[in-house]
Amino acid sequence: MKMVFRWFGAEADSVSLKQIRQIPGVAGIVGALYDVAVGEAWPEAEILALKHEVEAAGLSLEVIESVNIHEDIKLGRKTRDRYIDNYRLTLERLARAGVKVVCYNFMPVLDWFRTELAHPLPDGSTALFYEAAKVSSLSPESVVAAFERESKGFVLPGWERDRLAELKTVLASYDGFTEEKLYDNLGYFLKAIMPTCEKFGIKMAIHPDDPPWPIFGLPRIVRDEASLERIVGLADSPCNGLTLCSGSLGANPENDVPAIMRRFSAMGRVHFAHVRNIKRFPNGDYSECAHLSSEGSLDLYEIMRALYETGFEGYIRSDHGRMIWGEEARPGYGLYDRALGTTYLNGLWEAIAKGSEKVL
Ligand code: DNO
Repeated sequence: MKMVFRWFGAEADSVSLKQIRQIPGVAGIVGALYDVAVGEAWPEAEILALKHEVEAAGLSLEVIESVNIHEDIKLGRKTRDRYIDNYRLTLERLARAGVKVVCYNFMPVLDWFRTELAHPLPDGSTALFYEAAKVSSLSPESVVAAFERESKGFVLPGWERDRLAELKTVLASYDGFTEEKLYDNLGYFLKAIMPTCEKFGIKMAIHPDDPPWPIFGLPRIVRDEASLERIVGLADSPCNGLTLCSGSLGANPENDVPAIMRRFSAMGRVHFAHVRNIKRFPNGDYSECAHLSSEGSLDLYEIMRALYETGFEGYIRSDHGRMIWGEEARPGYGLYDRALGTTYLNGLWEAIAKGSEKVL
């Protein structure tokens, strides 16, 4: 496994490359260009500038999160081919710059979703929170407004202003849209880009829907073992892979996260793992929390063991965690708790590796 850390760029992140370089065991960052409109090809010069900036700090840029998918591709509109051509060009340019894995999602309109960005926890820290009963009283518009208010001036990943500007129109275009159509359109997209991925050696890794169930009547199709199975089958190529996010999948208590990791990692389809914990409550609420197994509902040891025992060689990063020690950062993306999480994951990996040598 290769440990990486998400970074939003010198201008937009409260965390610096220098700080990331000092987290033990972190070899590279997970980056993106944030100023290119969804659907447009990423300019080569900007990709290379980011690469050089990252490499000058002693880190690598081998994972992109995300190259977002234009809604016309998700909707299967005629115009999708133009956007798919641009996507292919972006992939080719990224591959030439040394990028190995591209994370993306196929959630209609909205990306990840919570009802609160800074929910107080008993230890005095704050974390992202999902209050099940509150969801029915919200609209996509009210969530966008609340996220703007609560994000302390940071643009949240997946909630970039340009893609939400036309919210009403975009939402209306999904009226009557079905899961089956979304699967078809994902299949069309994957089949169209696989030859480029194979030619240039770049792997696609779809992120689960977060939370892994439909919201605001919008279909969400990346949510459990069966749907992941269907997605890897949409294009039969090792380049058609997954970002397995333990916290997203784990929000549904029916998802056996270690078993899902084990199954798809053994198939060689997990190219990227987001490993974090969440604490579920009986009423359907869940809170984000520290990474330790004892702090939440997921067994991080079993998740790491599933990856280790299936020979996982992909990229892995800690994720979200709490906002601690007075840090002011993008919600879910502070330095401190993600760094603690990284160290914990590295510790689990070392213990599992050394433990299995002894068994052998
Ligand atoms: C949130 C992230 C998501 C993720 C995208 C992948 O913190 O996990 O925004 O990056 O869904 O495309």
